[in-house]
Amino acid sequence: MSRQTSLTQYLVEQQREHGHIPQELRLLIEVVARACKRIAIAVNKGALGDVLGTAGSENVQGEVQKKLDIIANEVLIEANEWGGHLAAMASEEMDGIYVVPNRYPQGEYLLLFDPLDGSSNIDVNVSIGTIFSVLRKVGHSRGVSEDDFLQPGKQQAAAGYCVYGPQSMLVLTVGDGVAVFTLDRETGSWVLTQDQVKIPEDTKEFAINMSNMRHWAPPVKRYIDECLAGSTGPRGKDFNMRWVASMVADVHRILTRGGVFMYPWDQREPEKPGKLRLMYEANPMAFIVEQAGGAATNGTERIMALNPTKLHERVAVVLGSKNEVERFTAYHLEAAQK
Ligand code: AHM
Ligand code: MG
Repeated sequence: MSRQTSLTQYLVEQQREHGHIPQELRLLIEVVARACKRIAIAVNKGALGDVLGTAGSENVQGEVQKKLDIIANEVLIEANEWGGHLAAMASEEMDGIYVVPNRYPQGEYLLLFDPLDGSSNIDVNVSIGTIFSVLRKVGHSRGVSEDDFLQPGKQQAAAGYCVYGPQSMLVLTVGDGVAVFTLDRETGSWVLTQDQVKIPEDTKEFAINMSNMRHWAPPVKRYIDECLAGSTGPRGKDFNMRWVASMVADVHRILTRGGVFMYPWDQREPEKPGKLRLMYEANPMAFIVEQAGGAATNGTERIMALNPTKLHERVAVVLGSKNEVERFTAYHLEAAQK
């Protein structure tokens, strides 16, 4: 029987042989992975666990919260607050930051998460996920505030997501490539099933919510029009389209076989840069995609170079196969020069 590598073994190896991760970060990742396992169990129970439907409340972004949004948020907080590895947490489902209570020791890390991404898919039994980003508290100030979180994505110490689909998978980067772990439900462990994942530089597949087409900016329309023109158009090849409406599932497909994911600015809410959130959706996904050889921009700038000004900041997102992201970004830069 071939020997399997568990998440713990992978992390110990990263710590011991490659010197990538300190002990506290290893503990943090293991705790997040354990929490994701609990979320996966709740997701799988569905109606049998009374986890479907809305909770009757709204989050800070004015979105209706689903029961699973709240359950996943609580699971992640409970799992992470006592271990001594964190100073504070922030989540899509909480207005402000959650400082580790005084009764527990405080660590140097900051954890951000979207506890349940793709909420609109919960009740229809389509893949959803958890996205997380890890920062280190910089400076020696006592206490912790929202300002400590406002660091560019390039300073992330680790990032990952868990996709709850036909299989539950954990995708992780600690800055040394991207590793994929599959949950073995019989043994309860995360088993390494792919390491050093690479996204093909070219693709014939794009992901965007086409129903927003009439609201797009000209460079977005140009890029998609050219894809739709197919083999007789300027691109000289036919494109396919996929849109799951769970970023985790769309990104996972891109990681597996290439593609380009776009959630651009549009005119529905012109004052907002985009729909997705920078700190716990775009940054961790950008880190993973770049570590897999892809690219991620907001249409003009590298996502991980953006300096956040608030916790729940939104951002336009284009990520995936490098050459397509570069083309999409070039169309925006060209339009800006006119
Ligand atoms: P959520 O975090 O509230 O679930 O929202 C984020 C999701 C992404 O997963 C997905 O890419 C996008 O929203 C889908 O948006 P739309 O329904 O506008 O297509
Ligand atoms: Mg989300």
